[in-house]
Amino acid sequence: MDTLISPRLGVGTLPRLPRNVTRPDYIPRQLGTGIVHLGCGAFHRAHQALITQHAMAATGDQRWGIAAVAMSRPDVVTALRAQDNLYTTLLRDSAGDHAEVVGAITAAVHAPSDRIGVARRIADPRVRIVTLTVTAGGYCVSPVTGQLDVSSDPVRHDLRCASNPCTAIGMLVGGLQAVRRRGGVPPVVISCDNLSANGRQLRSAVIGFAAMRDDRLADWIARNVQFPCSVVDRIVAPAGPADEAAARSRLGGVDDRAPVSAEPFLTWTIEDFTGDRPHWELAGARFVGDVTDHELAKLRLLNGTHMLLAYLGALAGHATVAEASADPVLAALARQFMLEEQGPTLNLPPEDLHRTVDELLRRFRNPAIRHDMRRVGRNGSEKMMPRVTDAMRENLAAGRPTPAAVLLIASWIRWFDLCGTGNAVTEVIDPHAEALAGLAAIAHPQLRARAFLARTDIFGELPQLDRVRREVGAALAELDRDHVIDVVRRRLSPNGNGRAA
Ligand code: CS2
Repeated sequence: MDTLISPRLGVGTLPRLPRNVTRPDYIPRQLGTGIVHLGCGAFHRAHQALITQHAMAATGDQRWGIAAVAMSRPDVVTALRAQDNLYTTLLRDSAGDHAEVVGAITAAVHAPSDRIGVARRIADPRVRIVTLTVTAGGYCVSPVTGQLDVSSDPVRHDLRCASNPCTAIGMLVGGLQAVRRRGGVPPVVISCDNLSANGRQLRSAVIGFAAMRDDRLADWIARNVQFPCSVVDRIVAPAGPADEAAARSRLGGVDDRAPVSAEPFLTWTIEDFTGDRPHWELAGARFVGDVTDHELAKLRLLNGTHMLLAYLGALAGHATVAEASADPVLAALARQFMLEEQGPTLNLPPEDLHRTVDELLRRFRNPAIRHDMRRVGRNGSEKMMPRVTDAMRENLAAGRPTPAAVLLIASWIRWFDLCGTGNAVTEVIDPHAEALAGLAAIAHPQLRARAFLARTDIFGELPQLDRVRREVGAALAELDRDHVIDVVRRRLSPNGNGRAA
């Protein structure tokens, strides 16, 4: 009943929030809109929007409000609009919650129904930055060629229908085309997705798309638009009713229907670029000449191990990453994977590697973040290469064994069997779900392994393929037969790296 009578978060209710709730020292309508963000999910709101708010607070420069674009679902837009675009970020760990109200979003935009049009928003001369969190699939790049996938339905739609694009790539090209026509300076476009060389992939997709429309436009983009790579890091849980209840309690009974929950840890590493921008470096971001080492460390240590914990954890019946990493056997394998398989492929001194691994295992165990397996494990086919098999390939070439990566792949194959069983995973979300579920149904483990590993669009080309097939097949046979924890225990390294943290 409480929710029916609670006042709603908004400009009018800001003054009645408890003192310990941090809030912006402006309201959204006082800000200029200097940023367009594509992909207004929880991650953006708990990361770039918060850093931007802090940067504006540090300098008083209020030109950096964000037009935040939801690419398909309207719910977050509806919720934000009903509360003057304000929302709460709850930073949560075992020590408790800290609540901060964010007011950096000046417009919450639902792309499919936006009357102004996202491309026009991008072309607004006050917009100096476009950021993106649209997931790997949103880049419309073929994993085999690394180029724009012109055969995909959304790309074909956007090539036909320039005035009403549905992909981030079509929207960007439309916006940049308008800037060129006007004769203006284009915005800097920053990818914030967990992809290898994200800025370069984005640049290639945008230029590839523009070339299908007009070679001179493609050439102009190549010469004038900067696409710095960036590496983001913060574990953000999808918000649910429990977060709304937590927000209401922190906000002294004021209702927020769009809160986000995240861990306190946050980094953003951005490749240097020129042009006007918020002073993000005053708010936790860092600018570097080359992000490659940071990117590989982030993708292989954090994101790769998330996959390991998600697939093996789901087979063991765990619902969240925190539960899986509280299991000493799974935590031991996660540590071993990072120290013995992913670590040796990184340019990271041993003491930094050990420190990072300890910190990651602590972050994974954060009991206040409900990071559920379905989310972390989804779209595995898009994540496998940059997070797992690129490192595996280097290890195999160097003669290093890869037992944890083998188990990760085998447990991902088993993940398709969990679909519809009433286990923690009830729905497998993956662009290739149907085809892969068919392969996962092959009864013989060696043939199943062979059929999966033949998908070089997912795994890349692996050396010693026969050996990898045999090992994945053997792991599948054990997973078919034995309890997953026993299978993991047998693969723990004798040299002690696989001790629980
Ligand atoms: C996760 C990431 O769902 C996933 O793929 O691995 O969202 C992860 O939580 C973030 O990259 C952390 O920075």
